[in-house]
Amino acid sequence: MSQNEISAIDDPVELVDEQPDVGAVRREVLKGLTAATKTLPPKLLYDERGARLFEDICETDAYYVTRTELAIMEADVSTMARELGPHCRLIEYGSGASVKTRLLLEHLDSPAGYVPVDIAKEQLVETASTLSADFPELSVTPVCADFTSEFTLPDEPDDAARSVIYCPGSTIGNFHPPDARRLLRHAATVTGEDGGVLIGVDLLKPRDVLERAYNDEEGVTAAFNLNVLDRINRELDADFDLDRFRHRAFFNETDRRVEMHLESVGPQRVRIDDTVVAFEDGETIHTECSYKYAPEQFRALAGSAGLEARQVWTDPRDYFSIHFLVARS
Ligand code: AVI
Repeated sequence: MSQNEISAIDDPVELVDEQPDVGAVRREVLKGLTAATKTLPPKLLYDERGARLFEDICETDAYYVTRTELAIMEADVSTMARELGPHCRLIEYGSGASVKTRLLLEHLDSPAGYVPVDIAKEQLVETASTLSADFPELSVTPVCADFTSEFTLPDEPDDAARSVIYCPGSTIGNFHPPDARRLLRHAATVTGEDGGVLIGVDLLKPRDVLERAYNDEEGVTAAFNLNVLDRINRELDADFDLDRFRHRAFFNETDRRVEMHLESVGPQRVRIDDTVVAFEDGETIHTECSYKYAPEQFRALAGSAGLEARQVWTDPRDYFSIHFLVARS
């Protein structure tokens, strides 16, 4: 199937397919690995296997994020649905398995459509098909795209009162603050004066809780991190030896973020197509940042993107927050 087209799949949903092609992946990999400080963009963590491994992370005891956000949703979903109002079209950025969305959709008054946007195509199609079957009245239009770049959104249906971008899971934390601001500003443009952004934001908390969450005992986060090298071996012509890299995750207090790295075990050379990349012993590839916010910091970030919080929900421990942002008056 070619890129950038609307394709019928063997069920009632139609996929808008703008998944980045292998050429785009190759360019990003080579750019990141030939830089002075080696990096890979976190979105590359989400191929089919990576998306499943992320779902497994959400089930680990140590990863408090998903469980806490779901508990807030369960407690406050009726108020959230009231804020979003009737005939709201929901656009979800980074939809994954859409577990929390299901809860929201069940409580929304006559939703005017659901548009899940995700880069992991297999999981997106599967989830969209299941939701479409479970909510037969709802128009579900999945879009496979990198939502950090330009992509096509289906037109707002005539019966929609407003569009709301839903961004759960603290996906926003995986962007450096200037990029997060750009994303929020773009979201504000998409949803306009009448719309809004419902967004999950992970909060600052003690270092030991954070570091445990990204170093689970079962080794699922390590497998998730290392999978990006396996993906590069599979999709590009590369020869990473996965036994010679180790997962590292720690809280960087200065920048208020958890960092994930892959650390080279010994000096080594890796080939990617015609390019050879040399690693020193202990040198790392930085694969992900997960920024943690104090509530007032996130408020300031949203404010600089022209948005203000109409309502904020948190859990009793103040581990996580969900903000309903609207255009600043
Ligand atoms: C998707 N994102 C918000 C997760 C996070 O916590 O930053 C990704 C993740 N990386 C390791 N564990 C979970």
